[in-house]
Amino acid sequence: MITIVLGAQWGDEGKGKLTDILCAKASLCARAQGGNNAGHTIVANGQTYDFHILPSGLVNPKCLNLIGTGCVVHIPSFFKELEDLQKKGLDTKGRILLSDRAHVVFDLHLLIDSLQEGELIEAAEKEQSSDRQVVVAKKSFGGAIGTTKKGIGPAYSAKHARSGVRIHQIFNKEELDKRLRVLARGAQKRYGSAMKDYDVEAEIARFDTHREHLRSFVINAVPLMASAQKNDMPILVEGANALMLDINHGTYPFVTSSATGTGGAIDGLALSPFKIKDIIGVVKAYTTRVGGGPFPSEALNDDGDTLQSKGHEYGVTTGRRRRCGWLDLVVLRHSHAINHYTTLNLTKLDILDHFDVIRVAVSYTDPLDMMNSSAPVTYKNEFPADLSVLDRCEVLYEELQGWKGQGRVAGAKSWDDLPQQARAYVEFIEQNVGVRVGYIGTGPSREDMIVRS
Ligand code: 2SA
Ligand code: GDP
Ligand code: MG
Repeated sequence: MITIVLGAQWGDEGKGKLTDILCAKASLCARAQGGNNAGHTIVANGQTYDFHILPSGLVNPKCLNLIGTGCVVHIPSFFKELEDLQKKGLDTKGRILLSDRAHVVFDLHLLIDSLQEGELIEAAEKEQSSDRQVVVAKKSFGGAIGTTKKGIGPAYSAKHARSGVRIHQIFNKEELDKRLRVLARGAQKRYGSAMKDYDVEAEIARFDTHREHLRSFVINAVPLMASAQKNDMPILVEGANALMLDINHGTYPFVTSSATGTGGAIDGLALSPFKIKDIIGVVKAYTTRVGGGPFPSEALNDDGDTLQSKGHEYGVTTGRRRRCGWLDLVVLRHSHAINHYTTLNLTKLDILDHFDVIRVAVSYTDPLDMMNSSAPVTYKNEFPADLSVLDRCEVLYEELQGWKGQGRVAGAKSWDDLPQQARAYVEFIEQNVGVRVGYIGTGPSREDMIVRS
């Protein structure tokens, strides 16, 4: 049977930690989408492991790991990550499989990612427009998306334009070389002198060194997944990024380039919807976001700074400071309406040990009705698609009593161990989202998780 672990907010909720815990009972851990933009940290066996493209099931010695068809893979980074994990003592031999239909991220794509971000900043600087969308974009990251610059967008763009290269094509040197040269020529036409430092022949030569080393990892994932499901193998799907970064349902265009929800998991791994037992939404007890784009409950004050410092909120892949704010129920309801969670994992509840008062965003009010009616529109059970609407919305908060000075979540081992106000916070979330909180994170380690029966 299949369990899917998904980010319910803007990422970094703690998917890696839950994946690792659940992999104790899984035979296969699979990534369905994304690339090495993801950063999943696991603290176990006295070690801290950072995962990017490799699935977090690797920490568990009995678990097989698959990088599925919906993923995009930068081969040099794949090998580097493998080497780093092996140095930390992980025995990865024979436990990593890579779908032959996944797409290749080239160094060329990394360069294009940087150039595109640069162009967005340049355009925003020149733009004098009073268009709200432009103003919103300018406010965050100077108009750029704030990508991880790992080439994710350009690789998925090439895939959808049908000019991308799939993993199986690496083993046909003539075809790989030809297709990469075509991509490089296209980029040269588009970006001109900005491409001067890119050497397509050098990238081709790098594939010549990787080719044979890569061969043993590559499989046709279709029969593998079909037989695993036919035989009811316990499968754990590790989501990457998160629903609000989803290409369809997130805060477009400030999103990643893959489908990060339940739909992306099913498609990227050829899952049978009928075999899915659990869809677990991982929800941080507050909210963070890296990169640009709207963040209605962002706390640009001391509270935000406390969340950032106590929560050690830095990007695992880029080291960027994560933007911080309060939990947002409008986001969670939107996220649940798309992903259909069966259970939630509330993480980092211990970080709220430091607050007297906890704020929660419960609705947004748009003073200017789109239909020009006189009454202001309230968004409670739906998240607006139009970012300019979102920008002029006022966020309404509810204040809940904290438990500072009256007990701690850090170190609590059971539901009954939790301070009463912390239990009330969990129940408040359950009532407002309509999903049970089955797991509560109380610290970074594998052991710091309360599992409710
Ligand atoms: P991209 O690189 O094209 O996928 O960037 C597009 C947007 O998606 C965001 N994004 C992420 N947000 C949170 N965490 C991510 N992984 C790393 C982490 C991030 C890091 O675990 O900390 O180290 O900075 C991740 N990956 C992509 C990105 O910020 C853009 O907003
Ligand atoms: P992911 O991308 O969703 O896997 O999350 P990240 O690994 O990028 O970020 C989550 C961070 O919080 C990691 O450093 C985890 O070790 C840490 N973490 C996860 N759960 C908890 C928790 O319940 N409490 C605390 N204090 N840290 C946690
Ligand atoms: Mg992360």
